[in-house]
Amino acid sequence: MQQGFFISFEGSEGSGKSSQIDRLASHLDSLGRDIVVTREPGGTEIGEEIRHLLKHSSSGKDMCPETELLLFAASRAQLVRQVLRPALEAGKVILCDRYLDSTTVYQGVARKLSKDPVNVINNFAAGDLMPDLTVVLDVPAEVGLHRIRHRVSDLPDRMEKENVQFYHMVREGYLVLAKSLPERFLVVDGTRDLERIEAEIRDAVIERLD
Ligand code: Z5A
Repeated sequence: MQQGFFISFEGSEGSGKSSQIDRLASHLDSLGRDIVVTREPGGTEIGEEIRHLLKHSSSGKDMCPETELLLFAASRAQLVRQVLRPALEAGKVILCDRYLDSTTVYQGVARKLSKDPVNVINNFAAGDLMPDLTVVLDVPAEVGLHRIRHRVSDLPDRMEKENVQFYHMVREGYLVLAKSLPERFLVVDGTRDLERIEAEIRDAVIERLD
């Protein structure tokens, strides 16, 4: 029986997911909640290897969209069974940086893979485990790209080399998806300052946890 609470964070590159997860995690921690912070792709040893292949390995340079879809799903299948389900059964609050909606939007909408196989593979990997709440940080593609391209720490990875049109489709994909599932999604304006966004997410999460 599921006892914990599962929150996924979605949005395009540079939308501020990691920054807001850090802030929410600190707040929930200060309230004494037992939390698990994780990410996709990754979050397990197998998943982190898959992440490397998807993002940084030179072996990934000719990857076709179908392979990409299956690798994201493989990472998710492992995360669900090794980390997410046990954490929920132990009553923890999960903060996950991306989950299956990323596949729906990036591989389905932006890479234009057919909807039906994407849904079937998503559901197979997730084993019916859906987030209780999905926070979408909504920023225009140009804002997100500007933020990540001014990050001094790293070079663009394979996925970050797409053109701006790709990220327009990603943004639109999230907005359409969120509109179709309003009870699960919270769309937050990610262009505001960090503190205002943090407060909106925190209030929504606390309301649901209570
Ligand atoms: N992907 C996929 O295609 N299919 C899937 O199923 C899954 C994933 C699961 C994962 O990349 C890639 O995999 C991603 C989708 C794809 N690819 N692309 N392209 P990742 O995990 O490495 O990166 P990301 O998820 O795209 O996140 P990110 O680029 O690291 O950004 P972020 O976490 O959303 O933002 P941030 O790190 O919090 O902030 C970025 C910068 O902006 C940073 O300097 C902040 O200080 C700054 N920032 C954040 N918020 C603000 C505000 N409010 N104002 C001003 N500046 C801000």
